[in-house]
Amino acid sequence: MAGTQTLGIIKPDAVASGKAGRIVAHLEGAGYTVRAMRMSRLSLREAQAFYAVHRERPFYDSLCAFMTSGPCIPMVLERADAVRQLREVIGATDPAEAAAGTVRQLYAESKERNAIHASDSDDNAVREIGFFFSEAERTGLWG
Ligand code: FUP
Repeated sequence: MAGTQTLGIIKPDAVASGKAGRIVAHLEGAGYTVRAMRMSRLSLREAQAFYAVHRERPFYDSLCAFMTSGPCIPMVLERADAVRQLREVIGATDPAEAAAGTVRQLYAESKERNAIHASDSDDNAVREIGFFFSEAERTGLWG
């Protein structure tokens, strides 16, 4: 699977403000197939584990609180060169610095409430997809 799948998460800010559908359409327009998707309210332990790499950073507690503040939508997104392309499509972490037409420039509120997560490497994509989805779900074998 390396290379063809990545994990995206529509974050609680974008779900709460009714932008989830437009973001999914944007991703499909960028050539992604949504292979798996669910709406999920993360527990604090899940958010802390998902973002464990950032646990020493000053924004960690605030980020985890935000990510548990409402439902989010994890998705397995599929296309060629999936990880690298999705990073382009979502734009810079801070929407004020994100290129025109990127998901974060269009839909994010702030550097923390930035509408969407995307895996930043193939190794992390494998780990992050496994965090939310079973092998059957990510391969579509359940359907
Ligand atoms: P990104 O890969 O673009 O999502 O950004 P990072 O991995 O650097 O950061 C993960 C998340 O932490 C970001 F999506 C938002 C949050 N964050 C902050 O809230 N403040 C910061 O200064 C940096 C990141």
